[in-house]
Amino acid sequence: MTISYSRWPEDLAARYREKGYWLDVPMTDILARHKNSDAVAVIDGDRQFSYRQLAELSDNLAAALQRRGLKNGDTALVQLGNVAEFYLTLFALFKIGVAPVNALFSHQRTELSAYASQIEPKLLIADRSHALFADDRFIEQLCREHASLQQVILRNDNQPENTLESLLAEAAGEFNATPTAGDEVAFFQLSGGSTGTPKLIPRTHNDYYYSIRDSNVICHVTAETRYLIALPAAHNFPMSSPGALGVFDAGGQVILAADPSATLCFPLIEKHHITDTGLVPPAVSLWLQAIQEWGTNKSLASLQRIQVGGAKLGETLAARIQSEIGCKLQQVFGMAEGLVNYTRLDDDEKTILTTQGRPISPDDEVWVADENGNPLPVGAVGRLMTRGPYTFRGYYNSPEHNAASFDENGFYCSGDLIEMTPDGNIIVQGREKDQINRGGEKIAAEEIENLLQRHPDVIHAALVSMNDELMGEKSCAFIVASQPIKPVVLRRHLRELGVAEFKLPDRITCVDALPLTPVGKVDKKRLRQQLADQQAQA
Ligand code: OOB
Repeated sequence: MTISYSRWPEDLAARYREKGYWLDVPMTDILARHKNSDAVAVIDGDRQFSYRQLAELSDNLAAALQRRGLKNGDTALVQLGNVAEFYLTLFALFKIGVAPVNALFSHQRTELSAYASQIEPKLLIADRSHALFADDRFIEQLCREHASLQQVILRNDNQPENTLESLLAEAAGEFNATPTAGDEVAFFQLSGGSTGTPKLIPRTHNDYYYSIRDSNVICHVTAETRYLIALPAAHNFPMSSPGALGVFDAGGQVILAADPSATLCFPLIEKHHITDTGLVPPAVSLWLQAIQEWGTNKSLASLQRIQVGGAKLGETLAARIQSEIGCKLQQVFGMAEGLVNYTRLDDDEKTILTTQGRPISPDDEVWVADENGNPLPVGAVGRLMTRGPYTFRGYYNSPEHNAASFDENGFYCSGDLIEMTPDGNIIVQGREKDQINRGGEKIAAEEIENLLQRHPDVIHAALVSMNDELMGEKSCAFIVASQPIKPVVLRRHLRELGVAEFKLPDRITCVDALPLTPVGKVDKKRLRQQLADQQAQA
């Protein structure tokens, strides 16, 4: 059985194959090409894995899962943090053709339940060290609600059998890899979202592997690259832009950090002679602050490049990377849906400091639309429209949302407002989607509003962004309640519903009524303006 998804039209698919973008090779190839190499592939704390070990251990896990009934076309819900097992599991699942949703480690009950409902997984792989899996209650709930769920495998479980560790140690024996075909779904990427339930993005081997290979060329990734993964491993940026998969493809080294803090990352950079990493803008600020406080950037001497993306990087901060950290900056403007733009390493300084770069592929079609869907000229600000060899053609099982997200020619409207420079670079100027970008972490306003409105005293809720020096944006919830209600009560309410901590409103303000637009929708522009005015006065 294959997983159904919105395919590219025949003519485009033929072109992508003809140009050599789509190779019809599954991503198991990334490891297969290095399987006899004893070079170090992953460093995770005191543990170190060679390419040979990655290949063997993922074979073991794949075989063990196959023996437990998992097969090509099945789906899995996976939640692992920045640990070597994240990649071992990913490759094991690729090998047996099981498509995972890789939930972020910050995700809680609400997010995991929503993903499970969408893919009806046969397998759950999670970590006992996550609060949600400290006992069996949530697992039991998932099993009750999803008859599909047949296997639950936990990391850090103190049992002798059926743990992730024990499956990785089961000898593979006679193992036959059964990856899905190149043009089938390899896994589901997570959408930052703007709707009530988080959407899933089917990514095929062909499209994803292509974006990885060409990212490697653009980012100069080689066997000498030592890349620090400091952002959540499951996110598209550290996974494939070029991320860990790019580094594996090139035969380089991936070093894992639990978070992007300077206290954790600087010693790792020094110890492992890290050459490259990817950060969100707030992490850059904190690194610069640490350098100032500690009075040295010596431990960062091996760093050649820092990629920054996920949210807009201000020009002042951009300029400080080169002068204070002493390495090159590459801006990355990407999306889990596909399209990734990079400034090139040999671009002039102005381009690197002031633009978000240009697409990976000559066949990425990007244009700027006005609100009626007509093309705008260079220099005008409008909607980003795109299609191409690694940009998806539809969210999983979401026909209504897809109808609103694509135009009649299959161009995806990302909800970003951009401007194109005369030399073809993109400048992100704003956003139209109802989302808060909290330092790269995306919050769909509607999702939190719905959860807030489940509190019996809340009549109406609106979540909007407010400017924040460090995070770029933070979230503010405006609440209309039937009786006075304290912010702590609403935060507790959200925690009880089980939602990722970064989605909790940074500020909660009770109001008598929400301002409305002439058509009767909540006037979020006015709410944002109100917050900006308050900040200006403060
Ligand atoms: C990356 O992916 P997502 O899916 O978490 O978020 C995508 C959205 C974009 O539509 C845009 O609104 C925003 O994040 N964004 C940026 C940006 N990079 C992403 N906004 C301004 N400047 C940037 N450099 O965030 C992502 C995926 C792959 C590589 C890098 C980032």
